[in-house]
Amino acid sequence: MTKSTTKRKSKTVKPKVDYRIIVAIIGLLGTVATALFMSPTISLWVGNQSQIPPTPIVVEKDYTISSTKGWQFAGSLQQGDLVTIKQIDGTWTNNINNSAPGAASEYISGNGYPNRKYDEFILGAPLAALLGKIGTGTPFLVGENYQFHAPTSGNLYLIINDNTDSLDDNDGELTIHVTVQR
Ligand SMILES: [Ca+2]
Repeated sequence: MTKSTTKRKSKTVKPKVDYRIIVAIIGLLGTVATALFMSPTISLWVGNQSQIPPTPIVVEKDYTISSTKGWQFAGSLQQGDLVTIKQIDGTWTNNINNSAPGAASEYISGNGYPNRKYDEFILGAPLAALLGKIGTGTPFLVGENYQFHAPTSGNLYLIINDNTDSLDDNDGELTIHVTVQR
């Protein structure tokens, strides 16, 4: 009996058990410390994720742009919006009185007359092409189809590339489909 008791005592190996407990405590403390350190990072990450909509907001609308009017409203933009302007119908002319073959009286799309330029808004832009601008910003060529990221917030305006004092002799209108993704 005495012998087995002694043997059992020597078998307990106290230092080994203590070492395991210490390792376990260190491990637990490490986990807790990591969790405490990470929690602000995680909450920050989750917070950032919640600010991003799961799907982009898409606004689509058709606008009738007349050849006899000046700059015409075609939607409100926010800086960074992905904007697609697409002609879906219509033709127009910048001079209904000029009937010579191939002349400017020929009804044409928003791409304008490829061999005729008119520089009032954009140097070298085709006559009767569809142009755009945001607010009072610099005009840009749209044509039949144009996609861009809005550099600034503001209202989008469209116009035929023609002398604004010579809109009376124009005719026709374009149906323009504007898609805004934000
Ligand atoms: Ca005209």
